[in-house]
Amino acid sequence: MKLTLSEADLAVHKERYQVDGVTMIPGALNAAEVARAQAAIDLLLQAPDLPAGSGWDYDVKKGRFFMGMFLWTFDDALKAIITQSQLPDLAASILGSRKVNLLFDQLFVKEPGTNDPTPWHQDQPYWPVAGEQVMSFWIALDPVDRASGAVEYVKGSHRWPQRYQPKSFAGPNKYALNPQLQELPDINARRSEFDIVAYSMQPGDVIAFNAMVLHGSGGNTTSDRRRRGYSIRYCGDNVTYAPDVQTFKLIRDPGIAPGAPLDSSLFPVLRQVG
Ligand SMILES: O=C(O)CCC(=O)C(=O)O
Repeated sequence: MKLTLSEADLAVHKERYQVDGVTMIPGALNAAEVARAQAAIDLLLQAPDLPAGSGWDYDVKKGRFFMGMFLWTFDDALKAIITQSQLPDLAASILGSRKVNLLFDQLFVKEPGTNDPTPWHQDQPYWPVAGEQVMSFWIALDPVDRASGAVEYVKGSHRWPQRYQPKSFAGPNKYALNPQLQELPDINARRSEFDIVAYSMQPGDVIAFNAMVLHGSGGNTTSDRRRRGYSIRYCGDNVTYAPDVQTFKLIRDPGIAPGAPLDSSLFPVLRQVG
């Protein structure tokens, strides 16, 4: 699909992605795609049962913090956005990759009054993949600002040598300890030491970010604004399957060997040039 960005804008985003590990692309999804995603997600939020491991509510005191994963495997509207919007082509361009695999999609809904943060973390230590060409698009499906839980990023942290130990976002921790990984410093206690960015966004605006950049979000402190964020993770040529003790359990076995390229029905190839 032809990208809607000008060559000049694309060059700016690629440069920011390289240097900062994060860049916000306004209007990367069009109004029809946004409406389709909003409708699909609202149906999922009302579904009494989702396939095992694909969605759950965190135990929060107020509001609702819902997380969904691999939703595309049973939701055709979301699958169409993942495969047919400009996002896979944008990923190929940002990653400088001839091939793009889908890794998975992930939904983060914080309904009004959900004060629970998403703790600071790097994504890649949670995921069973190795390689540098691993990225996400975080799609705003509501107007988002810091008060409603905009995601914050530590610019440039994707270039830090440290890899941090995954922990559950809320409730009891379910991640095994990997002694090769480090304990995350208290970013909030030392905020002035870091270059932290967050974006005010409109529905259809998209944040492109590297899977190694530190990020997290506050709660949705508003009483009347929803905060539906939908992330799609894409990988490029050099990414291989690399399950480890601390990586999360997939909804099913992808049927590929550790060290192999991702190409499989769980991580489909969406674009391939040449
Ligand atoms: O939406 C959030 O609060 C967190 C998003 C996130 O961590 C991600 O997309 O990787």
